[in-house]
This record gives sequence, structure tokens and C-alpha cells, in this order.
Amino acid sequence: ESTRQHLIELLQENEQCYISGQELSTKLHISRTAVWKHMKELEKDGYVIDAKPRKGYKITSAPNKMSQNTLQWGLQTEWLGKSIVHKPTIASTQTLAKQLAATGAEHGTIVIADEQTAGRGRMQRTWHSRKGEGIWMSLILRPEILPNKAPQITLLVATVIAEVLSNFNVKPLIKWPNDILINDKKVSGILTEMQAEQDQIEFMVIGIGLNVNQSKDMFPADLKPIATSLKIQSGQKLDPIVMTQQILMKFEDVYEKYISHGFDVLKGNWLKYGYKLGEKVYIQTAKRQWYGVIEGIEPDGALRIKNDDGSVETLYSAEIKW
Ligand code: BTX
Repeated sequence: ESTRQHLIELLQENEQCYISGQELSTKLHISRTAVWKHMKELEKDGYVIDAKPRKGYKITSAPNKMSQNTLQWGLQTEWLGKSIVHKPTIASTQTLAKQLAATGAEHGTIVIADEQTAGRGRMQRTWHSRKGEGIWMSLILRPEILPNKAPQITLLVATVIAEVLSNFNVKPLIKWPNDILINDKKVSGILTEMQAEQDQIEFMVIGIGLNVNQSKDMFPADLKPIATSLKIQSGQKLDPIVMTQQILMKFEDVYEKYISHGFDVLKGNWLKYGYKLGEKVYIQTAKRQWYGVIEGIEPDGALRIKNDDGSVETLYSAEIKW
């Protein structure tokens, strides 16, 4: 951990009061002049620092430019986001996160970018992710669950995003398994990838794309009819840093509940946001295609379908025509 990182952490712990140059110097093992120099550097980055003679230093505001430091400033989590890799521009956060995970990145590491030049969706589809318009991030997890339970984590992420969005006066719905819609348009997509052995997950990388501040005309023509942003839907411009922090804090909380109690405790939350519950949809699997009514999800996260002949079946993966 760098001195600067440590300095920011100390200042954050003492957010309400001043911390003396002497104390910082002792804790960081650097001279008081070096402390002062670091403060000047922080100011250059947009931190507003209140320095009082005989009292010390206090940060009064963090810059609103996304960085590892600004994301960690005010992020109240135990393990999620303790390690953050932020890139102004990148091909895909997902690709970098997978590389980092394969070379030992710790559980809870986050890769986030202002812009992706080759953002990906499922099945080689592209994810439009322009500079500063949304949240483009990938979370590295090493859950101690069986690989066949991994899809539950996608559902968990979807409920977390839906819950955070619902704080902004909008009605998000989860289109099973991995999209979040508002007013029938996609505001967020989740991409789950993993590396596993038969009975053990080595790592999962969860990609989250969330449209935050686009206005209608900012989407390319092919996306205009199907995509939306939180700004369009809520009428407010939102701070991607704060939104990211809210998602991470909520995620850590819900993830821990999930790990200790299983998916069943989250089922009710998912059902609050389920898209087209009780409606008939067209379902395609590798073997057949048919119309069925979405009844809900099972305690393990599988989709529960009721067929015309009254029979009920559960699906773990399927393409659905909504
Ligand atoms: P998906 O395959 O379900 O959805 C991809 C489809 O969504 C595209 O084919 C297009 O029709 C539409 N689409 C593309 N961009 C957008 C957008 N910005 N808003 C709304 N609709 C769009 C969903 O895949 C999973 C997407 C995950 C994206 C994250 S971002 C961080 C991480 N890095 C990365 O490369 N991907 C993930």
C-alpha cells in the first residue's frame, strides 16, 4: 500500500476532526515536510484540505473525478473494494479482471473504468460504454460455493442493483437472469464469468454495466429504442462515484447474507423486482421452444415456468423472448 493511500485512509478515519502533522508523520514513517508535500499533491488532485496551525489537517471534500482514492473515500466495506484498479480508458474491465483473478487478485478486488473501448455483453455482444456516462466495473469474487450455484450470484447482483436504483424514484425490474429494466428499457446488464473445477470455484468475475448520465440523444441509433439511463428515468444527474459506493456497500451486505443463509433468503427480494411475473413468454432451450407463464423463481434461483397443460418446470438456463 502506498504512503499516499495510507495517508488518505488516516484522514478518512479522522473525517470529523483534525489530525496533526506530527501524528501523520509518526504513523506514516515520513517527515513532517513529506506530509506537507503529500497534502499539496492531494490538493492538486482536487481534494480540499483544511490545514490549521497547531491542530493539523482535515479533508473537507474529495474530488468528483473517479479514481481509486475517491472511490475508497467514504466506502464503508470490510472487504469489497479494498483493492481497486481504476483506468480512465480500457478495452474491457472484464478482461483485465479475469487476468488479475487468474494471477491471484484477492476476493473483493474491483476493476473500474471511465470508458471501455471494447465492452462486452454475453455471447460476444458488445456493451456500449462511453466516457463518464455510466458505471463500467468488474468484481472479482472467490465464493466458497459449488460451481452450479454460481448463477445465484448473478441474481443476487441484479437484486442489489434494483434495490439501489429504487432509491432514485424509479421502478426497476429484473429481466431474468441478468438485465435491469426501467419502463421496459435496459438500464443495466450483468455479465458473469467464472473459472471453476468440478467442486470448487476458483474465481468469478461479475461485470456490471449501468447507464447513469446519458440523455436520450447520447445513445447510438440501435440502442435508442431499447436502452435508457438513470438520468433519463429519474430526471436527476447522479454522481457515479456515490452510485458505485452504494452498489458496493449493498452488495457486500447482501453477499454475506447469501453466503451464510443461502439464496432462499434473497428470493423474496428478487420477486419484488421480477419482470413479467405471471405473464406468458416464449421460451427457447437447446431442446425445444414453447410458450409458458413465468411463475417466479425457486429457492435455488431457477426460473419457475407453468405450462399450458398445468405442468410446472424449472429452468436453469434458457433464452426467453420477452
Ligand atoms: P447482454 O448480452 O445481455 O446485452 C448486450 C446487448 O445489450 C447488446 O447486444 C445491445 O443490444 C444492448 N446494449 C449494449 N450496450 C448497452 C447499454 N449501454 N445500455 C443498454 N443496452 C445496451 C449484458 O449483456 C451484460 C453487459 C455487461 C457489461 C459490463 S460493463 C463492465 C464489464 N466489462 C465488460 O466488458 N462487460 C461488463
